[in-house]
Amino acid sequence: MICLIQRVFRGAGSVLYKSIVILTGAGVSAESGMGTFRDKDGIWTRYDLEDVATPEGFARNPGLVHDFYNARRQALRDAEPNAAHHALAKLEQVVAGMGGELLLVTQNIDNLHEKAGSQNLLHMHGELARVKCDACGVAGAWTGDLFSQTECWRCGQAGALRPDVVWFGEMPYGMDGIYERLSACGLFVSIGTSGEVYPAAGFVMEAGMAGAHTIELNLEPSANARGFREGRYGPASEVVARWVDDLVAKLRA
Ligand code: BJW
Repeated sequence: MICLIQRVFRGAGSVLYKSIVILTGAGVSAESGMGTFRDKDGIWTRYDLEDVATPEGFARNPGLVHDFYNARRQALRDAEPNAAHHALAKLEQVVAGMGGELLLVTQNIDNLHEKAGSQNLLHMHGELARVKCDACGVAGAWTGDLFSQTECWRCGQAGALRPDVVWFGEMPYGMDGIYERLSACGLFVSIGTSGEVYPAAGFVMEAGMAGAHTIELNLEPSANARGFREGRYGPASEVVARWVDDLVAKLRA
């Protein structure tokens, strides 16, 4: 019954998912040179996440945290979206043109999905090109370097600006809206994420319980691969592009 509400059947065997939720992680940007966290040459092999991705680490050594994010902001300036980002932007357009809705939820703080043209996009772990002030709460765009003594443009407080990213122990952005969309989606797809960080790792269970078809696209099976009904494995630039072509053909059939 739930599936009938979530899907609109069009002709024999063809099905249009009215509502699609796609979750992306570092793997989708790996081929754009942004690096992943938990792979054998990942970011957490060079940095201790307790030092650079927790509020406590920032309080202990803000200079180290600023250096970490300044370097990644610098890397982002030269990065370009790859075939996977482009394919997802194309899919959003196709689905919208058929009266459906696609929400792209990314754990990535890079801007490669928007650079590729995705519009209905939610950065649940924040954005590298934004900062916020711990003193007055203002948040805004920031593309240059940030230092321990940088003054807030609104309240003037030195040392209160921090990257507008979600660290361990902090609440990710947009959770109410995400859960609402997961509970109503007909298709949930997880791309390039290890399935080790919650709440994102729990999305497949939410969507599955709501009756959605669930697919994992990843270099290799993730920590929660068994929670998906279907898996396709290989580099995102190939697997995602091929999967989007297959789905678009099915939608248009
Ligand atoms: C390719 C590829 C290619 C490679 N093609 N694929 C105990 C149990 C359960 C939970 C907890 C617990 N103790 C604490 C928690 C909660 C905690 C958590 O999950 N901890 C775990 C480590 C156990 N989570 C939190 O604290 C979160 N907040 C929270 O829970 O709030 C309370 C809450 C309650 C109720 C509801 C909602 C909330 C906050 C998490 C913040 C994560 N922050 C970071 C850093 C900040 C952003 C940044 O600097 O970039 O976000 S950590 C880092 O991990 C980053 C990422 O977004 C995140 C996920 O990583 P991702 O994207 O999956 O990357 P990898 O490297 O892990 O995986 C890459 C994958 O790609 C691999 O599978 C590769 O194979 C693949 N790949 N190349 C395709 N070419």
